[in-house]
Amino acid sequence: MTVNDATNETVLTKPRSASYESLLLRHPGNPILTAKDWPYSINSVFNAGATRLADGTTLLLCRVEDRRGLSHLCAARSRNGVEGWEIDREPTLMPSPKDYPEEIWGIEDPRITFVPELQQYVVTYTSYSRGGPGVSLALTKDFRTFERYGVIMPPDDKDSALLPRRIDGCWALIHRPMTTLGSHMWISYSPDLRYWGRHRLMLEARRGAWWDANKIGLSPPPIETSRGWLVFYHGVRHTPSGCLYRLGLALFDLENPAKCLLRGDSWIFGPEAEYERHGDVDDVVFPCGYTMDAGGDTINLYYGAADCSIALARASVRSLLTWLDVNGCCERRRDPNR
Ligand code: BMA
Repeated sequence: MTVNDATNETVLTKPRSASYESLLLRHPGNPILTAKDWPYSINSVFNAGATRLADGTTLLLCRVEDRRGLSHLCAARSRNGVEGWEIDREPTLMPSPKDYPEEIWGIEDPRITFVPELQQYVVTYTSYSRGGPGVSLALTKDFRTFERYGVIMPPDDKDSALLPRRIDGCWALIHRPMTTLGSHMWISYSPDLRYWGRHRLMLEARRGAWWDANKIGLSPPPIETSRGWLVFYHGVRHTPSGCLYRLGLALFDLENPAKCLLRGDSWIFGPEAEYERHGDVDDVVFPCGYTMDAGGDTINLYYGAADCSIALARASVRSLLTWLDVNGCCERRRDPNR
């Protein structure tokens, strides 16, 4: 890649590496959760937030779509994060349009961040309002009771997660507002999780034929490494036969997360397996959560497959960073108003 100074856009020369490495390994038991596993009647289960609880249990907060087409959230717990799931007998977090009218058409795609300072989990999720999707926030200690803050980013906005600690004294939230110029990732800051400002463009969708042209969004919450915040993001390619959801990788400065240090050119994971290629929405891989194994290197990435099921893929953080060193380049910021 080179940068064309006239347009400040990256120009295709040749791919950096000829071989195409599998950085994310699918679990042979995939999909690990489907509608058939549910204790009550549902249409589909996908796009789950994930965390490891204090006792080592993996908790998935799953997006469940009922047979009206509306989504709610339901918790599933497992000792090993792969099987033996204990699923709440009833929805864990239901839309509550009486108190939160913006949840009239459901709540979707949660991301979970454990915040040591608060000793609580912060869940950000999409609330589907008449005006479009917005970002809502709730706090919980146990995934049984929740303190709801309501909408924190008005429509159209989604694909949001909180960083686990304050940056320069403020909480930092990544999110994806939609604008007429495209759907890019932004970061905003707050003193109290309620009032948000200091909005900064964080990562732009590319243009033209790129796999991540026009529409991108944060996937799971960023992974804090000694080299920076490691971020999986999804890119949406619009094709004549529908959208293709794939995953890319980027690294951001630890103390200034709006600053992109490295961004890979090619996607690192896309729909290939049958359960990813065909479902209610074909050709979608959509991770909203990960857990980290005890060694601090292996991550378990939980992703929605074709808007129908939940699947698991594993990766080594060290290998992801090495891949970025070889395949990533330093982002040059374009003028967002052009
Ligand atoms: C996105 C989100 C996801 C969904 C994906 C594919 O816009 O709404 O919840 O998985 O589309 O349908």
